[in-house]
Amino acid sequence: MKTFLCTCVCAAFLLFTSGCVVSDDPITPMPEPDPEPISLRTGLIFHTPFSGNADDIALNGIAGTITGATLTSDRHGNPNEAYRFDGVDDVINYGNPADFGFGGAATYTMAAWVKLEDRGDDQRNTIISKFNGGVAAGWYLAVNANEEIQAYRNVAPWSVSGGSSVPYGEYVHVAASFDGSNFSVWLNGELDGTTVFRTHPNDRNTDMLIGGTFNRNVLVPLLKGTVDDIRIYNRVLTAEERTWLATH
Ligand SMILES: [Ca+2]
Repeated sequence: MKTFLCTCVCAAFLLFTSGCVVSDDPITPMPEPDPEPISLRTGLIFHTPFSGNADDIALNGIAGTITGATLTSDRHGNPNEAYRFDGVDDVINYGNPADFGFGGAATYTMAAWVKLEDRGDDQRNTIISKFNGGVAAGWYLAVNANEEIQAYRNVAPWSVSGGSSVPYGEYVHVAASFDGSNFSVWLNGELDGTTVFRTHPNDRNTDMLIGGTFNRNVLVPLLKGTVDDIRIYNRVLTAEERTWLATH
């Protein structure tokens, strides 16, 4: 009986201590979230996260008028979180809000995620524009026929291009900024080209389009591929802000 009692006591002690050991295991910490820096809301005047619709969620809240563009998966694989343009007749029109003329030496930044498809021709893919060729050509952000990022302003020397080739079939982050004298483009957060510019005429008339431009008042859809998270700021971003956008 003594032996039995001793065994029971020892077993209970072992159970207790092993229980203590288990309960002392450190709880695996959850990964730290990496939220968008609050500063990226400053000066954000246009933003289309394309979460099931084409609405701008920045200060103007513009509902885009969709022609043909279809919802598809974003760079994280989430369905219905980006828009695909067929390169034939797809475009989204945001009308002519007053904030986007960018006349004089106004500073601005345009940024977007894009996944281009090879259309088999030598045409520019226009991501976002306020441009009516021959009438009131304001600005655009595009990938040109040489597959370089190209940002246009309606004043000589007309555009700045990146030195890198933008690949087809994969999401890349493209951005352009005018800082009042230098017009620069970035690919995946890395500076890809910069050119000195004079001031910019204010385009107060042309509709802002994703996926195309106008040419002498005729709509020219010029984008084959998928775009997401288009942002326009009325300022130049910091290097940290550009890196955050290009890595999330
Ligand atoms: Ca999205």
